[in-house]
Amino acid sequence: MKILSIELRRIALPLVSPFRTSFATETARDILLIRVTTPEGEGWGECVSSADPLYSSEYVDGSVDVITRFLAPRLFALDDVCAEMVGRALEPVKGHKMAKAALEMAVLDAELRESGRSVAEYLGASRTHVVSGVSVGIMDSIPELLDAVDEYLNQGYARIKLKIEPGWDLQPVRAVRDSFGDDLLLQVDANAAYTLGDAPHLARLDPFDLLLIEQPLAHDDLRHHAILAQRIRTPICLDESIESAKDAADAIALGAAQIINIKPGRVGGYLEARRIHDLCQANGVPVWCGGMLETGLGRAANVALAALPGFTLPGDTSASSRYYARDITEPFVLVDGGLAVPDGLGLGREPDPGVLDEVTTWTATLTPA
Ligand code: OSB
Ligand code: MG
Repeated sequence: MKILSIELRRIALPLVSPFRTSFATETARDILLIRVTTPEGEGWGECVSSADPLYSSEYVDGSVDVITRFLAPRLFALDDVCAEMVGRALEPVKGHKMAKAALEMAVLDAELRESGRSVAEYLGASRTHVVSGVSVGIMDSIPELLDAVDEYLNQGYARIKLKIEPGWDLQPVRAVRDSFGDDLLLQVDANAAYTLGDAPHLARLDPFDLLLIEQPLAHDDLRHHAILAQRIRTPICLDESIESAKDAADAIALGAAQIINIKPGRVGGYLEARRIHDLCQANGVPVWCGGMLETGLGRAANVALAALPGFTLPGDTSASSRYYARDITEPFVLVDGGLAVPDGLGLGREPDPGVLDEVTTWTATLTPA
């Protein structure tokens, strides 16, 4: 497959409600989409970098720049491209996993459409439906939080994840446990807001029987996560710390992670995501599929990934309506507490051209030199 062009398109999508984490409050998303064209057709990718480099060092302007100047030329230089080759071709460029993942995703979509396969089949999905949780942001008050959780549970979500930070941790967890009972699948995500000195405080979450605590400490601090794991009973799950299968292997070997959140964008793509799944499965480490507030495009591939056998915990694979009033693809709808795995060609979803036009803020088309 030869790549004829790489189209970059930025879209602006308002979120249905502000999403507050320990590092930012997001009210709208600025999303970079990729469209590759080949002699046989096209493929779509979604870049999960955010407008500001607060979750990780990547940000949308940076993704546009690195793709334009360094990554696209490396793909154009290949005569014959398939998704398996993208990672190696882009390897000399350090970092920028989200930008690389978006390109690999677009190539994969094009390749699968051409060969008549779905991404679920390609990745090795073993289910046609995945169980979904929902990530609930930090709120201004406990009553507001309880209302939000109640509404999500009424919709059928199978698991609740509460965003926490110092000052918003024990109280919200206690309130949700008290209101919704011991059977509720409940977990928390700190987005690196604590230090090892907070271990005694975090141990006070132990009695609430959380499924896990996600990324309590800094992204580059596996050693302290391993020590923290000895001081609290809640299993530690890593998100920001894991950017590759090697990182996952290190974290498991060090005892820094009992569970891993796999986000394809963060680890450089769906192929590396599958390698992390395989590694964790071989080591008996449960994994689940994280999210980055994706549109229907990224969601389609995430749901396919979440259908692999080692994804034994509910993912942040929520319905389109949890994020956007109008998605850019056919929306994902919550059914039986989860989402149906797309079985169409490629990603099994494509942008609606009319919607896409309305939300587009900028485009550029890259072609071989
Ligand atoms: O830490 O998992 C996270 C969203 C943006 C950036 C980081 C995170 C999140 C979420 C939401 O928790 C997951 C989702 O529903 O897409
Ligand atoms: Mg997280």
